[in-house]
Amino acid sequence: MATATAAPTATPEPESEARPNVSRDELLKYYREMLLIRRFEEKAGQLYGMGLIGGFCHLYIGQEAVVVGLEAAAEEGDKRITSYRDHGHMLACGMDAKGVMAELTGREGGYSKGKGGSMHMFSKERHFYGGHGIVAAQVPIGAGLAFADKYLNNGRVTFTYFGDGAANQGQVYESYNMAQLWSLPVVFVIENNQYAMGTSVKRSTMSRTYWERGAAYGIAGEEVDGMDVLAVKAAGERAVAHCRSGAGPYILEVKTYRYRGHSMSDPAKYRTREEVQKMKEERDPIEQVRSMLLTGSHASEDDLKAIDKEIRDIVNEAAEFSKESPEPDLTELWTDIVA
Ligand SMILES: Cc1ncc(C[n+]2csc(CCOP(=O)(O)OP(=O)(O)O)c2C)c(N)n1
Ligand SMILES: [Mg+2]
Repeated sequence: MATATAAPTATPEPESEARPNVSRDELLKYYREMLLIRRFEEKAGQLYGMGLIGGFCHLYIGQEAVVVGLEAAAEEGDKRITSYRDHGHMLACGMDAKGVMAELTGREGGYSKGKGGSMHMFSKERHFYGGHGIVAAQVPIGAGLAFADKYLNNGRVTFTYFGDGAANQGQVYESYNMAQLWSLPVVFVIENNQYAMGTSVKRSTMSRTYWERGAAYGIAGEEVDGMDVLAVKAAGERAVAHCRSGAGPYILEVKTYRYRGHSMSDPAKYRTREEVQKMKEERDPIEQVRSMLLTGSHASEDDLKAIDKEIRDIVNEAAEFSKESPEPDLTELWTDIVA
């Protein structure tokens, strides 16, 4: 059985070997997908400011490489479940930008008919199981989804995403225990963006290498640079191969960073502007791919401008739809209720 200390990247490979061969098309795909998330989130921020979105809204800007890299390692039929910071996950797994934006504005055309909002959307077609507002509540549910797949012996894997703050919750460890006991095909993805609301990991835990906590249960895992989409994809492939082989769960601690506040109401007093600026300037996941495309002569500035326009059009169309779609009818108050 693989253990945390015997995990594939316990001895880091030289950079050239760790880096997968990547084609022009693949790089363009990641560029496009990350840009869609970024522009979508910027637009959601604007609509929120205009009063068109109510309630909670947590933006994913800065963390785009995490979901785009892991989706590149997934196969059709694999499942995903996450927290309230969920717009990026939905777009990355192929859910429609219009349906997501219209849910944010509380309209009939939204994924939950306008009754769920930012934190509560689902898609059976895309195997997306939400959107959960209670910190870490999605973790045992993710293990449960993997339990069903194991029972059905269908070769599917579930990506269960949660934050560094959530990683301190007791139910995460109950889930680890059962997932390893039953060899469940689940990738536990810790999106370590270094903050839980205004609390830095430095102030909240004595064991900061979150993935290593799986060792207590014999669960394999590794840490990965979450600002590098290619590194995330490569780690995702190792994780998925481990799960599909029947070896049980795998933990990926993805080191990432959120540029915006925790939610739309965040005083941002817990970190300096310089810290955020440095991350944007030196580590931005989209800029990294953009520069690979340009320096490798895979694309010209004009090619990238055309992609930018294409993405802006998709996002503007989604925003228009989210304003034009009607509010749900009052009779909807009595539908989709479990009594
Ligand atoms: C059980 C529970 N406790 C507290 C909260 C309030 N809360 C919402 S988000 C959050 C921080 C979670 O941080 P992290 O897991 O790092 O995720 P991130 O927001 O950074 O993506 C807290 C404490 C909650 N929603 N649920
Ligand atoms: Mg966090």
